[in-house]
Amino acid sequence: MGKVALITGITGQDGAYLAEYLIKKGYTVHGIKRHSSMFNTDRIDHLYQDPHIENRNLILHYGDLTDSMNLTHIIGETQPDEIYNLAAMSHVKVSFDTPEYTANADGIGVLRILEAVRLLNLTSKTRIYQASTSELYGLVQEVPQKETTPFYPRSPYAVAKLYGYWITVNYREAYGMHASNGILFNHESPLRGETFVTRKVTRAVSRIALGMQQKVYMGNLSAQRDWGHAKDYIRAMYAILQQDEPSDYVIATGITTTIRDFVKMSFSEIGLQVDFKGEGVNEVAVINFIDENVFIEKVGETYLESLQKRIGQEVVGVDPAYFRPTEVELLIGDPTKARERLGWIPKYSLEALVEDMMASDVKEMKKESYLKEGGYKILNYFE
Ligand code: NAP
Ligand code: G4F
Repeated sequence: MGKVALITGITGQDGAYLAEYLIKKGYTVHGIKRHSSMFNTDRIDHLYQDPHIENRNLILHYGDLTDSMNLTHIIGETQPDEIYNLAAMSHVKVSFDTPEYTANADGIGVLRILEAVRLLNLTSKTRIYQASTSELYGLVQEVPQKETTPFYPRSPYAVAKLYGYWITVNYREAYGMHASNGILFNHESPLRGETFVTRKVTRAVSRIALGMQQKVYMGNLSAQRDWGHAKDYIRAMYAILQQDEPSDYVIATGITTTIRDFVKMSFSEIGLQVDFKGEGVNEVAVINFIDENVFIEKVGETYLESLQKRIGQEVVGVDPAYFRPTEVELLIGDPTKARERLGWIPKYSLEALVEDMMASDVKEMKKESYLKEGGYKILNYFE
């Protein structure tokens, strides 16, 4: 019999990659998804199996981290060997708009899972992974940040995650549970939500290249993040739960980059050189040069002529609406413990991550543009 895993947040970026990874390892994966008025399983549709198939290895349950009876019922029914608690209201800026909900889901939600495992007498069977975050370091007290660096959260999201972190440690110490925190630094991928900065940029750059959008407005371009690829980071989650002893681990690359440089890298990936000028809310980026061979290879000759007309024009601006009331200016992690104890080493560089995301978004945006054009033609036809 293979192992049984329960993933909360299975419809999210990490949940989708982790589900695929565990299924490949022979696990039966149960996932909790929220009810929505529309389908919300795009990221895992390729793994979906009809409920009438026997011995399915992916089974979805409706649920919510704010509903303890629901969570207790699902955990009791599935009797998981491993729980990966990935569900969260995970957007830092949005947490300033919905602080109470964020505290409930991201903070108390963790307690609901730990307590369900305890009340169901599963403490010696079920191992728990809690999705903690580098946002805990916030106003950083040490550079780089490691497991012993003091926390200084800077958003309702980070404060809620602080509770999640410590309640996990507390249940481990109080009840001897195999409960661990992965303190993961930012990790991205083609599956990243469209409102997080990397995906916002790779989508916008693709649309600008295809002539679908003129300009993108950004927030704080000087913030620095330690970005890795989600595919590498879910390997770390799994490795943490395979250790004999539970513990807490920083998962990071050890390299930090500004948002501004991420924007430049994304344009450069498809042969466009952009230069930034001005300061603060007046900062802009303009296209200065097109490497035509790279552009033709990565985007296509069809789009070159219209883009050539845009040389010297602004493609990036700043809108203070994207600033946060309190910002995390710098994150850079020290993954020594993960490397030494888990043998975890990331395979993707930042350049490889940008390449992956840009290739995926250029393809996706071409499809969107084609569909729009097709839709227009069909409309004309019926007129
Ligand atoms: P994500 O793409 O935003 O996915 C979050 C998942 O949680 C989605 O499946 C979402 O469902 C679900 N969810 C949200 N609120 C819920 C609730 N009340 N009850 C049940 N499910 C709920 O996030 P991610 O990037 O995969 O991150 C996974 C986890 O790691 C999160 O806890 C995040 O805070 C944490 N983390 C992420 C990073 C990172 O850089 N990605 C770094 C450190 C920590 P819907 O699909 O219905 O919205
Ligand atoms: O991509 P972000 O929204 O991610 P943030 O705030 O670092 O949070 C992500 O990583 C955390 C791990 O450290 C996770 F716990 C959390 O769940 C989430 O996955 O913003 C990154 C930086 C910020 O400094 C932000 O101010 O980019 C800056 N930024 C500049 N312009 C922008 C924008 N962020 C967004 N989302 N949109 C902008 O236009």
